[in-house]
Amino acid sequence: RRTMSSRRGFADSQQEQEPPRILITGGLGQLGTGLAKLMRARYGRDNVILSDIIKPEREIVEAGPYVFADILDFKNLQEIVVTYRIDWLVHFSALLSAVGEDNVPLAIRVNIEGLHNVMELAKQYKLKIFVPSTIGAFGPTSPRNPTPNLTIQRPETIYGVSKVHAELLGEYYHKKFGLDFRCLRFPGVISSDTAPGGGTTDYAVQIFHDAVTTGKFSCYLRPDSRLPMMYIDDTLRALWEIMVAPESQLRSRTYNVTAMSFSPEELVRAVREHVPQLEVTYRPDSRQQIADAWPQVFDDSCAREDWGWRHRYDLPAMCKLMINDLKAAYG
Ligand code: AKB
Repeated sequence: RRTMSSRRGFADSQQEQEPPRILITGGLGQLGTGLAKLMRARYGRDNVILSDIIKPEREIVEAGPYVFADILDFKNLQEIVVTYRIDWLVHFSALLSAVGEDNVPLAIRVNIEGLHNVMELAKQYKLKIFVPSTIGAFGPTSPRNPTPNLTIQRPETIYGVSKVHAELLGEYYHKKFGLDFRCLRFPGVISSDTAPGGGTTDYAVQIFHDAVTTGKFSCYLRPDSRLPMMYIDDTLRALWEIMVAPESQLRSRTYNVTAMSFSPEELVRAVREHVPQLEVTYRPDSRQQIADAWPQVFDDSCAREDWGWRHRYDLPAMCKLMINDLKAAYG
């Protein structure tokens, strides 16, 4: 099919090209199963290989191919890429900001050594590679409101340090070896069906579970800690859009993306529109210090200008979806 379509010209070949075969690492985290669903709908069930080191639930293996992949084992990764003829790699494996501080050596292995493996793999097999970055790639000396695409990045968590390293290494491999590296800096991601693990923005997911179950929520951030956030559907669509954006539209390989910014007290107000009796207490812990050094408002104008990024969900829309989904899930 590739030969036929290449003879017929660009427009035809775009339509008739074989779908990409995609490997997702760290696939059982907050973003993997949702991304697999979105990519399978577009490119076919068997063209998206979800992977992790965790034993999956039955539904995961019923939904499509699932394999064991340890990002610290280069040979294991090579075998998967060759066996499944992978074209795109989406590299989600990482320890997030709060858990990274609790286990720095492990964060260095997973976030930095693991990244080295997937970058080399992508170079060796000419894969298009996506690596998520984060608002955590900024630090106390970065402008916080707004935080531009290109500015000072001196993060003070191992998570942030590893993500700046990922951005720079990806851009270096792109320039030096022509690697098709693409990276989005995500804000806190809010989802109902998958739980985040060990981040600083997790409170903005937990509040919804507590609102529909116990009606009591204890917040580990101060009421005024404003952070950028995004609903999962926007996050996954942004990822897909940057993967298919024509190279000619990309002035950069790393883009800020966001949808909204709010503080815990503003989120509480929005959740009380649906659950008026919600009781809230504030007990700031070590995550407060992390949040204090992060962007409050993210400037994603470069993504909007270059490849047409637009968010669809604002705070009220996101709250409505989260409450409805969780009410249905908890019954
Ligand atoms: C975290 O809080 O660590 C993550 C992130 C913003 O990257 N959710």
